[in-house]
Amino acid sequence: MAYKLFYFNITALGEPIRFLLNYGNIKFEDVRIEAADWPKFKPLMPLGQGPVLEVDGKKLHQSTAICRFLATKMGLAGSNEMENYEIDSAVETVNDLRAKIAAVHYEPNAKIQEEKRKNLNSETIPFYLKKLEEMAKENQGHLALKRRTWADLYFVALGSYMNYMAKMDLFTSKHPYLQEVSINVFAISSIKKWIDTRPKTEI
Ligand code: GSH
Repeated sequence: MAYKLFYFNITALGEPIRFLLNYGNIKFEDVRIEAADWPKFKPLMPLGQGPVLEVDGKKLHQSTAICRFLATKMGLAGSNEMENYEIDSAVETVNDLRAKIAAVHYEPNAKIQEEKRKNLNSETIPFYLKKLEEMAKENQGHLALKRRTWADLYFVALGSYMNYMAKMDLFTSKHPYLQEVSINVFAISSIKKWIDTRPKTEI
């Protein structure tokens, strides 16, 4: 099968897909679109957004759905409905945290952003990290099923983007089990190789 990923020259929502493709040793064309070229690409995308993964000419969109599709292929999904629910609920918790951080980062009014950031730092991030830490403890260094699933790769792949937007490191020794999730993912040889060789970008 031929795989072609269309996204911007950043990690963000494209990176969980890149992690999974590398994890599965799937060769793919990593098309990184510059902002100036985006108007040409936008009308070609199903929802006018990226990331889009083209698989044998079929354009898949919605990053989480693409990740679930890839994870199923490579044994990183659950083996029944309840297991898949556990993974999805961990992924959606990560997505909620990301969305709340993004709402502050992309706030255009500097004064409002400053106010929102106070609440983000004092309430929102600690709340989500505490919940995720509990999940990682319960699952012995994973986010679900006490084993490696795509939820772990999803969380860690989005980590640098979330850190960038939150202006802090979310993976510190204050949350040792979450740190273990990240250590476990970075220890996977195909992921390590990808991180060492991927294009260096600010985000
Ligand atoms: N729910 C979508 C997903 O997870 O794939 C969100 C996609 C999205 O927000 N994409 C942004 C985008 O394409 C970049 S992260 N922005 C450019 C545009 O909308 O023109």
